Amino acid sequence: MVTPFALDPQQRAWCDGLRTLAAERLRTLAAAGEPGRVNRPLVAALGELGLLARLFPAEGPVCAMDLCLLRESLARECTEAETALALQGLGAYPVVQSGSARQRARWMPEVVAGRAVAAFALSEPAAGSDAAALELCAEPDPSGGDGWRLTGEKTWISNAPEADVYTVFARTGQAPGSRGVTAFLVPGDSAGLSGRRLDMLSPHPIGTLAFDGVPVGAGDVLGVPGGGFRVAMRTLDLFRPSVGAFAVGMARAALAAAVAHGGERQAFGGPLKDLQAVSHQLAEMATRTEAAALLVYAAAAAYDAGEPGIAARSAMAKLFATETAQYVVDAAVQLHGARALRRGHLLEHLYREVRAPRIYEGASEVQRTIIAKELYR
Ligand code: COS
Repeated sequence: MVTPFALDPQQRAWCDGLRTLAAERLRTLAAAGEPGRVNRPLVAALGELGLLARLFPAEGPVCAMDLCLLRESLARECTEAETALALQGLGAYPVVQSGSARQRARWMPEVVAGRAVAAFALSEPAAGSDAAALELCAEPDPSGGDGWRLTGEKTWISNAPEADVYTVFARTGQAPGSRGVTAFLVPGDSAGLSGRRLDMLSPHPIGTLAFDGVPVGAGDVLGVPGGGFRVAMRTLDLFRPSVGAFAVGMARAALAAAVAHGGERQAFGGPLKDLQAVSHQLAEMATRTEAAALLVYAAAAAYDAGEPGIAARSAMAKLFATETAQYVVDAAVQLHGARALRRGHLLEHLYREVRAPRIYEGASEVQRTIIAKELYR
């Protein structure tokens, strides 16, 4: 019997299969990658194994639940594979959501095959949480025609500067704030586009982009001029629960490690788990992880059903799951003691990985703002 609060047997079997794939096929590719660089063989494998095709089905809409289960399952075994998949999704989803038939035909087969790497370029040095303050300037092309030239900077852009295609949010016209933002599709080899890598706590491919009069035409606009902020927000509505799913996957991996260690490690005349301080901590970790998973699944199911209030539900799922994962990973480290802090330990890796999701795609404080706004709507 399937309750509304559980995955069905087919979903569970799919998740098990994904974990096996991640452990047996993707981990080796991830380990062979260069830290801080786009791992193209890994992205290609995500294409060859059909995972990107599952994310972006040829027919029908993107399924938020599939996206979440993919991310949670991959994260359990291989965070690098999880992140490579997620970044392809975030970078290319605006094309699926708002792109023209020509734009989709140009980019989606390559993205789905894992041959073209995509990226989502919203943040700027002076516009992070306040995304509507972005300043990247799209000026009408001085040589005439219906195009623009992009001038300015983006930063904290995952897959930059190596991506093959960027969804870029820039300011067109005089309209203030969110009203003046337009989304563009910009090939990575465009004239005037450059960038550099950034070295982060966890070595993800991430960097800055500098636009020096990059030419874009009317055919490169995603959606309509002035409609870019909505493109960005609607993309984040889909991806925020899935950041929560990534967090749940990491929390589950940390919990499993802590349960195993608690059962094996001997101290004070017995296994650690016989100490109530330990068993109660494990119980708390398990309970909060379960709650986070349910909130993520509920947000994804609501998204797929087209229910109202999606922005707030997405925000709740991301907020609760990422904060929970931080707590669970930290508690797992504490239960392991110093061994968890050794370079190369699973928990050392997760401890570094778990921090960024509380910041990117809207910091926890931004999620609370979105939720609170909804309360007064
Ligand atoms: N779906 C569709 N439209 C939305 C929307 C959503 N989820 N959220 C906002 N909008 C629309 C609003 O309806 C409004 O449209 P009108 O001007 O036509 O009324 C417009 O967008 C502006 O909305 P709002 O006034 O809420 O914008 P704010 O400037 O107050 O910003 C937050 C809202 C803080 C939510 C936004 O800046 C944000 O998400 N910041 C974090 C950015 C982020 O996640 N960056 C990470 C980049 S990816 S790593």
